Amino acid sequence: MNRKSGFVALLGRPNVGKSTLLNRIVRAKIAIVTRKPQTTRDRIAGILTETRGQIVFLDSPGIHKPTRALNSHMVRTACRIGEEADIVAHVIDDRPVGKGPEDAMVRGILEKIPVPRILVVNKVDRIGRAAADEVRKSLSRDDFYAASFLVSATKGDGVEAFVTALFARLPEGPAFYPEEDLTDLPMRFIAKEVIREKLFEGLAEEIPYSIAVRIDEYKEEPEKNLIRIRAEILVERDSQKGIVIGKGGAFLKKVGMASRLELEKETGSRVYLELFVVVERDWSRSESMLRHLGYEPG
Ligand SMILES: Nc1nc2c(ncn2[C@@H]2O[C@H](COP(=O)(O)OP(=O)(O)OP(=O)(O)O)[C@@H](O)[C@H]2O)c(=O)[nH]1
Ligand SMILES: [Mg+2]
Repeated sequence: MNRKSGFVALLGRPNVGKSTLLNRIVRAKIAIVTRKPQTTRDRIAGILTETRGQIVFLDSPGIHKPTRALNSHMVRTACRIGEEADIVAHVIDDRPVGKGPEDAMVRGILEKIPVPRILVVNKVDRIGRAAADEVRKSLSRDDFYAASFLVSATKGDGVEAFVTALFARLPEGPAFYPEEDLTDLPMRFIAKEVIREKLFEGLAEEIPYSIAVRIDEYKEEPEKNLIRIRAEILVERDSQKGIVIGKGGAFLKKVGMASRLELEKETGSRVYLELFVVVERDWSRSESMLRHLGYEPG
């Protein structure tokens, strides 16, 4: 059997479980996952290499109505990822898919992408198989989707059937990446994301959306089995700085500890992590600050 290869984009509204699905498929934590919508801000590639071939899964920011420059960047990124793909998987969850503004946007974007679309109804563990199948059927009446699947990204149900269908549809071709690679992202990027995840999970209301993380130093000292990381946490207002630091520095310490433990596990190395909180007024509305933070405008 000749090997297949190709790119599969995971697109959809925020919080439907795209990143969880990516991690499940490649059996590693590549993308950060939180309970909050709009967690993913970049193109995150997860690479699956098997005897059947290689699929590069592209996780994307959830598609939503942009309010700030950061959000416009996120939506443009998602659109670009769709254009890069050989197959687009539209991921939905238990929230009704109707004529809401986000659904209309997703539909508009999917309509423009000239590759097969596959519907993935995620979170079947929560919805129940019968209800999820109703949703699947109601959205599969016309031939907008080439196929549809019910999955649980957290439990793994249905994921293998979905991957098998993708291999069946992809063309024969060489692998794009070495077979041991799980992502094309550098560890420096992953470090930034891990810190952002711990901040997102611990902060309430709108503060996560005012947070960015910048890695100022990432230095490997292999002879000491040590990685030194110095990172700045950007917030938009003084009041947010106090909250991120916490009483007596407690919250920042907690974030630092959780991030360090995870990064040590990921790298197999000791990690020395220093975190600083900096106020950068309205960074999420500034194109130049976005560029500076690596959120390249599309
Ligand atoms: N019950 C259940 N929860 C899930 C499943 N998949 C994802 N979740 C949860 O849904 C929430 C959002 O998951 P993410 O993977 O971050 O969603 P996303 O689509 O990447 O979100 P954005 O990056 O914000 O667009 C998290 O709390 C996940 O644990 C699933 O199959 N079942
Ligand atoms: Mg995500």
